[in-house]
Amino acid sequence: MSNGAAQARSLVDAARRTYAHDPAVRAQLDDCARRLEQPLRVALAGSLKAGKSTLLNALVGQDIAPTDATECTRVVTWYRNGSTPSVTAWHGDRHFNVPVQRIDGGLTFDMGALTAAEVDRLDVEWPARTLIDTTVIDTPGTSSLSRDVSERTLRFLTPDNAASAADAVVYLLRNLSAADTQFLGQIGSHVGAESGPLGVVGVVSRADEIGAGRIDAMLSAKEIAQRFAGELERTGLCQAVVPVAGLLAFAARTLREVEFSAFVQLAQVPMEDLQLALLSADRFARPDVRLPVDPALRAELVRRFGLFGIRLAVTLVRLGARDSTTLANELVERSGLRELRELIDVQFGQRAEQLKTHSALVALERALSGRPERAASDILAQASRLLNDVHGFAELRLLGRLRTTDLLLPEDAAAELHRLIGGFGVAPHVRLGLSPGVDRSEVSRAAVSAVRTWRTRANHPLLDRFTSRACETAARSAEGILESVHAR
Ligand SMILES: Nc1nc2c(ncn2[C@@H]2O[C@H](COP(=O)(O)OP(=O)(O)OP(=O)(O)O)[C@@H](O)[C@H]2O)c(=O)[nH]1
Ligand SMILES: [Mg+2]
Repeated sequence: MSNGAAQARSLVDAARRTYAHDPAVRAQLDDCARRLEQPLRVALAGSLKAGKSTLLNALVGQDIAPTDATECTRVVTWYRNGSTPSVTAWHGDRHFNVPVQRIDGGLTFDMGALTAAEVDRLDVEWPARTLIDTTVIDTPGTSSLSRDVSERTLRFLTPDNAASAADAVVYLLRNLSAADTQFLGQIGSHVGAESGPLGVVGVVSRADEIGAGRIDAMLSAKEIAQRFAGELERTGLCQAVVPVAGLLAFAARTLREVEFSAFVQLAQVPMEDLQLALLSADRFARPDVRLPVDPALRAELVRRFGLFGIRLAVTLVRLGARDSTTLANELVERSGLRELRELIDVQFGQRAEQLKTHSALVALERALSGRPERAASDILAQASRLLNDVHGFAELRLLGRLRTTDLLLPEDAAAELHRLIGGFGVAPHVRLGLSPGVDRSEVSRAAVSAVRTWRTRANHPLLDRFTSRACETAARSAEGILESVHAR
């Protein structure tokens, strides 16, 4: 456990002793303490039908989140690793076991007579590797038409007088609407407390639909993501934005041999005939459209891969994808899922402990300031000092601000700074731009030189305040590398 986490832990314990007589605050503090032990919590949020549940399935690589429109999609649902699959509905202190059903290949949670309004949250335990380090939380889609559901998501992510239940947010958007910007603003002001978002990345979702299913759909999606990214980053709402075709990513990760064979068959069909058949989903599955794959399987291919996915898979087979593993990998690569996973890893995973510590400290501050006691003022002061002092928090805040504010530095120096403060990963060699195998003395030499360079830059008399503080932060990051090299 890092220094910051250990200090946060002992502050929370001190507060629990101080508030032993106050059950309400005590419960919030117990939650803070648990949070430090548990996996990082990443929430998926976004407007109605943005593809959140589908993306969750793609990230986990299993069909565990319902994507139909039943009652359960209107409830905040937590997905954690567990030895056997189980789903529990919580309402206050009461809880109910919820049966899992499969209908037409899709999964659904049968809440029986319970309505979404009667359930605070669903807790899903499922054996899944991805969930060991990360708890993923699927939130109901927000929309102006359904205020109560939107409010449920907002209350969860940005509660009054309490810290957000999520440490980091992946926000899905299909197009940039005023509602999205407003919602992101609300999330941002909470996730990183007063200091701006520490962990929000954006996804241009259902990216395959952007180019009307054309083969270059992902390219247009990239352009759109870049435009969104520009706008969102200028306003400081997201740290980065990437396009992802979640449906395709999920189908690719669970590609079956019979599907691969179908693509091989379809690759034999003359290009024009296939293009014609793929004009619409209905047409492609019609029995009177003659293709070497039977109509039921064709319908299944459309459901799982979408028209764009089918076109892409057939093209990849034509270009030489010889077996199902190769094809699956190529499809995942083009779906944008790998890029998103890397982004989540760099922005959240590698800093999981810092994000959790940050959430716990903010939660501690909120819990205590709701019910101030004299004995607590010292704890509060220490919590806010820790929030200011932990260098990782300063790096995260700066990474967030760098997206919206230009440094008065030449381009290569600005890129160097971005790397040094952990924008591309937190390993020492990554920060210093060295290759993975370099020895300690080289890391140490490069770090010493970086400390010197960035101190000198920070003291340059003509810099604006933002740039000079950013250079100071970079110098401290380099010092941190030196410390870690010598501590080993
Ligand atoms: N073509 C395409 N369709 C998608 C993609 N992702 C989701 N869909 C479809 O969009 C619909 C909604 O997907 P969900 O994953 O349930 O979306 P959601 O955001 O969880 O929806 P709510 O929870 O109801 O707000 C489903 O019919 C999905 O099959 C995608 O990447 N491409
Ligand atoms: Mg959903």
